[in-house]
Amino acid sequence: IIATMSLEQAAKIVSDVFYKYAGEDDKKQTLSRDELKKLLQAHCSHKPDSVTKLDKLVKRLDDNKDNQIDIVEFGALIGMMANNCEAGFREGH
Ligand SMILES: [Ca+2]
Repeated sequence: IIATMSLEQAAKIVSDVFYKYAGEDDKKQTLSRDELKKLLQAHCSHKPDSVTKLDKLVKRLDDNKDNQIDIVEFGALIGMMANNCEAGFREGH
């Protein structure tokens, strides 16, 4: 799959997943904490295993402090996953 997939296609998949979950409540351009949780449960093998870790993850990603994760902020999560998903969720990182 890597041999034939462009980075644009990979980014499109990320974007499709993001907007699928972001569109669940009335704020359709951003992920709420609950939407992020659902997304991770469905699409991430190293999901935060506690409420505290999820809160920390949201806090870490939420650059503009509006308690919503937009597509740019979500990009940081993808970067964390590319770097090492599990480490991104670990305490103290
Ligand atoms: Ca935000």
